[in-house]
Amino acid sequence: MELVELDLSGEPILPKARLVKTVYRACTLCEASCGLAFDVDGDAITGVRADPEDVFSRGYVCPKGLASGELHSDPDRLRMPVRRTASGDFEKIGWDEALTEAISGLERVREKAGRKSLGLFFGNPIVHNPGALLARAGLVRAVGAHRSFGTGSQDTSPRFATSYYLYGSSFLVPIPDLERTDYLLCFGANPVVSNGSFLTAPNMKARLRAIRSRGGRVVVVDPRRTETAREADEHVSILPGGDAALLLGMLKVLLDEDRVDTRAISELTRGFEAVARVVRELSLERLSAVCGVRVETMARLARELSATERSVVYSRIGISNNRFGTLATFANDLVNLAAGCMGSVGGALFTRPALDVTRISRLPGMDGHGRWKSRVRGLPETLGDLPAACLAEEIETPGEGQLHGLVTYAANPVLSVPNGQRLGRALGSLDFMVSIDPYVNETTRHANVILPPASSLTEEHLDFFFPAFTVRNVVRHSPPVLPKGPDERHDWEIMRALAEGLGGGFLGLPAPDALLRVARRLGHDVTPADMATALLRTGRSGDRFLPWSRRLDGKALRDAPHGIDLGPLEPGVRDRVTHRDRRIHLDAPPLVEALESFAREIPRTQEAGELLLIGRREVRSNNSWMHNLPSLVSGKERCVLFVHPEDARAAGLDDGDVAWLESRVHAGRVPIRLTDDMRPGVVSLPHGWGHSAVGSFQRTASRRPGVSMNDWTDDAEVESVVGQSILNGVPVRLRRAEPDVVRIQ
Ligand SMILES: Nc1nc2c(c(=O)[nH]1)N[C@H]1C(S)=C(S)[C@@H](COP(=O)(O)OP(=O)(O)OC[C@H]3O[C@@H](n4cnc5c(=O)[nH]c(N)nc54)[C@H](O)[C@@H]3O)O[C@H]1N2
Ligand SMILES: Nc1nc2c(c(=O)[nH]1)N[C@H]1C(S)=C(S)[C@@H](COP(=O)(O)OP(=O)(O)OC[C@H]3O[C@@H](n4cnc5c(=O)[nH]c(N)nc54)[C@H](O)[C@@H]3O)O[C@H]1N2
Ligand code: SF4
Ligand SMILES: [Mo]
Repeated sequence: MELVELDLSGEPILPKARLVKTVYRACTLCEASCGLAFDVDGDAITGVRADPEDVFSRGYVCPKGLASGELHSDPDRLRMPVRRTASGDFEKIGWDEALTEAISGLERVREKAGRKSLGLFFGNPIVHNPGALLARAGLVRAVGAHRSFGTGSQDTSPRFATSYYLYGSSFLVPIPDLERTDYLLCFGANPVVSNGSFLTAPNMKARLRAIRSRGGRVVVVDPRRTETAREADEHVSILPGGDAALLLGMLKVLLDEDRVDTRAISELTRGFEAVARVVRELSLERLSAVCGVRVETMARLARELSATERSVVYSRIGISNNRFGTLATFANDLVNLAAGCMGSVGGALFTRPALDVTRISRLPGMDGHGRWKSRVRGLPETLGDLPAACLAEEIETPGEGQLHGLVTYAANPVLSVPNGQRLGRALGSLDFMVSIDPYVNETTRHANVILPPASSLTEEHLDFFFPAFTVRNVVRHSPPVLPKGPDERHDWEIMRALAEGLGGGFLGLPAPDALLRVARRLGHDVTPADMATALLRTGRSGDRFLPWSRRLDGKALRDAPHGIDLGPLEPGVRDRVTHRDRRIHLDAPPLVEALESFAREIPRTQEAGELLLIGRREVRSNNSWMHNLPSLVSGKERCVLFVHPEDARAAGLDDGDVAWLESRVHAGRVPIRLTDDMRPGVVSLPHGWGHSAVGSFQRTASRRPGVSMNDWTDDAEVESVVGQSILNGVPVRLRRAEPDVVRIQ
């Protein structure tokens, strides 16, 4: 007898698509790494759900993760390499032909214009792709060491450089102990929407609510009353770029009121006096004017932080991407140290993950800052990449070392880098360009050849990057959801083929590369997942290849489809710091110089009539991509400028009007939405839109293109220590759009 399931009204439930298997996998679209469950029938994904048993996300998922199946089957995602034709269209070609054309095109440029004429650009998704991260150095060496550019300078270079100078390694980033803190002071981050960054933890709303329900306090410092600020006890509205001033003001209060944890300072650090001397001399009133936060608030925040035993200051890209990004990040860590939060439970902790990227970063040449500079403007590299804001000038400026050829990997700098239109024109002037990307986007449309990777769902995945920034020690192995097709290549295979074709190797390390080549010839191609597994097994929780060990090996990982929880973060500082004296170097010259120059010069405050433009993220966007998925772009227009009603009134604008927005580099139309969530004098536009140029290549995205915020941001001025792009606090003017105004470029 066959049992028929009935629904609540007694009707029989008809069998749905035949469910053949469920594959559990960590989402790789953002840092939160939520556990997803894929229902698979044959070679089709029939459903994507949250995995309620995932040890870390416990059933949390966001709309982007749920759209993973849609992304996989997007008809506009490239399945085969394409070549740009004379008409600007793209035609499909085979892999052999595509790779030969890419390699010979790059070689031709090098022969004609010299050894230094090729560059690279790496975009954000590389950090979610362990194979590509491993293959990166090999590609850089083969194409153009010292001429690599990247997204770090739009995002996190201030954090990496600060960590490098203070703790000895760029990857030693103090992470808020979210699960045990009783006071979270959050600067320039909107984790309820972004799902956390350098704070890897799914379901941020629940985690913030947990702090409050155990009697703790959450304070958010942001020029906009954000989705995170709405979850907080207090929102402190700050002027864009004011964070260094506010944090240094807090430090001064701690110093003046003898609240500094002197034991922590003397046990853990070196050079505190070099900092304290400058900070004591600062005027709280002047700092208050610079940041737009009252002196009383500044002082109260400092007192609350130091009076709460388990407290922490956390900051993210809102403070990175402005004129004082590195100084503000330095000040963040100084305040944590002075208030006794550094390295203690509930404070700011250094992770010690089972899979530890710092072991790779210690290889020769991997980590550093300022080891070389850009040719035209002399901006310093960070972790091997030059600042993105100087890519256009490196292509445009004649002379030895002018870039004539470029390889881009998972990047859309035309939409993500300041003065994107200028960069787009510069890319159009290159002699040859190769892009590794699954889409024709605003950047890759300039490429001569686009090499698309197989869907990431076809690759075994074992992350060794984000565990370094995760609020718990978790390991997560993900099997492929579907097999890779015979005519598809993973990112690392494409990168390796390019590197080898140009005379280099996979990892860019001659001896290991030779061994890997021999293994491949013998029929065993060592994959990035194999390498990550070896890193795990030789790490602190690994079996060290000892047959009798009961610690982690590859099988233990595969046997745990929902991940393995290895417990909370552990306190401690000196055993993590990698400087030889095991001390935090507060007197690192680049940081102290930034502080001294800040103290000397009165930073520019907002000028009359001038508005400051800042950015914004939304739950259903992922930087410049994923706008081609119908489920993520349905509903009302999201690419709108948020304006405070007072500012709108001053400009003669009303809700829903199309306004004319002007900056130094661009002027154009933008629809506005009035909201008193904005600080008066500050306007906000999301980045990553502006898809009108990719019409037939991304049919859904181009139907609702929006405008690119980075048409208005400026590449001329950068932050002083690392050359960070200034993406927040950009001076703009707003007025009614006249129907007949001519667009100026
Ligand atoms: N849904 C979604 N999630 C994402 C992404 C996405 O595009 N969409 N992108 C991912 C990436 S690549 C990253 S790096 C992370 C970033 O994650 P977050 O760092 O959380 O980034 P944002 O959400 O942009 O939050 C930055 C906040 O800084 C505020 N801000 C702007 N200027 C200033 C300032 O001068 N001072 C202060 N205090 N605040 C300021 C902005 O109003 C904004 O609320 O998010 C990741 N997650
Ligand atoms: N104004 C303003 N600008 C910003 C920001 C801001 O807050 N405000 N945020 C900045 C930040 S934090 C970041 S990280 C950057 C992001 O900007 P970019 O680094 O340019 O990266 P994405 O926009 O994420 O574009 C990613 C490209 O990678 C491709 N891609 C996705 N997955 C893969 C993959 O697995 N393999 C390959 N080969 N390609 C893949 C996509 O198709 C897409 O074309 O934007 C920055 N720009
Ligand atoms: S928050 Fe969304 S995009 Fe980020 S990992 Fe989780 S499901 Fe994926
Ligand atoms: Mo980012």
